[in-house]
Amino acid sequence: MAERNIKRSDRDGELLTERRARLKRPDMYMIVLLNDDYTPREFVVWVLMRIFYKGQEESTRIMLEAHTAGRSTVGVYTYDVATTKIAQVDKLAKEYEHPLKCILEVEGGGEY
Ligand code: TYC
Repeated sequence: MAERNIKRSDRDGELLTERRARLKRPDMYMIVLLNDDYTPREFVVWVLMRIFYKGQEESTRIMLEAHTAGRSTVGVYTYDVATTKIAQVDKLAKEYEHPLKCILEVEGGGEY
């Protein structure tokens, strides 16, 4: 009986560890810029420079990649930094009435 209990608690311990590993929030998130038909190119470049601290050349490259391929990775950030930046982009886009959108993706996963 004692042995069974020990075995069961060992097994429970394993399950808990596995579950915790599965539910742990990923450390890093990718911000992906999405293309649309309406946002002016200069506005996209301005947002990339202002919110993501990218240089003019890098911002233009990211904007053009999104424009031609539909999407472009802006960078990889912690959850808090990524969600803050996305909120800042949403706020600017709303203020200037452009449909510009960035999304969060877990590396190797889908949209978060
Ligand atoms: N496609 C937009 C245009 O032609 C420009 C644009 C580029 C919009 C990148 C969004 O993420 C974007 N005006």
